[in-house]
Amino acid sequence: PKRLSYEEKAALAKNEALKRLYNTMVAKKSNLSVAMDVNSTEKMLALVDEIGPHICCLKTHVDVLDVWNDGVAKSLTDLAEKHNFLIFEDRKFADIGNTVVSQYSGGVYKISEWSDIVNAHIVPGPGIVDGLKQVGLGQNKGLLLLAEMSSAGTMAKGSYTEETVRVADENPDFVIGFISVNPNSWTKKSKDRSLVHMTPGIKLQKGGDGLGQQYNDPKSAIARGSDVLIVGRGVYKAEDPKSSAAEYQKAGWEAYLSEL
Ligand code: UP6
Repeated sequence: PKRLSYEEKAALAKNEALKRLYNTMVAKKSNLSVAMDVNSTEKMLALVDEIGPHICCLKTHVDVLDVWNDGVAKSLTDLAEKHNFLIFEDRKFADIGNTVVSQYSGGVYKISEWSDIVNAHIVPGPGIVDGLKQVGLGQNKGLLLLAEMSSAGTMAKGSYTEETVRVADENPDFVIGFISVNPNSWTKKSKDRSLVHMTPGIKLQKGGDGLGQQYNDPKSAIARGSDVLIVGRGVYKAEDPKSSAAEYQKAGWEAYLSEL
């Protein structure tokens, strides 16, 4: 086999959120995460309800929404329960440990109260992981490190990417994996085979967006070692987001099965 199955990875997982992610993927036959990056909160909730059956994980950017309050957070967690998916707030924390403690747990968004997964850059050094862990560890949360980015000219490469692997290996209880683009070229630096690779910049039509985004199709992303495909505009800008989500779910799952 070219890769471990999601069941095998679930069995190796040391973090509850990670185990739950793999189990959800297997149960729903979905390695699709949709990035529902619309500005209207009302539209976001309606679209999530539509595409919910097709995803293992919803990726949010709460700071682009036009309305946010505890009721919206409750609607999101209700949808997560209804359709059985995890919530990944793509906050991309990038500050010192003490500051990210408040950014994660406090403010208007209280991200730690409704999200299962968040992510962070390691630019500040490992203290950022210690801070986020102080908030999230007891609450069965997981953290992804940005090892690579999908955008043109990204500086997350080479020794920087390898450093994220080192930080992940030091925090097996809390770091559940990476945002990655080409994981097969560096993931063997880690001995931990449970870690998840989530990949943005996915579209059935190759190309870019004129602002640096670079797209790969589901099959090539999975062949390069990705576990979860993140699709934004490919779904929410489609004429029929639900059938588009179904199409990405099928493409991603078939690509995964062909690699086993
Ligand atoms: N994202 C990337 N590339 C990265 C990290 N994150 O595109 O390296 C996020 C974007 C967006 C989504 O913030 O929410 O993934 C991609 O959306 P798209 O499919 O519409 O391009």
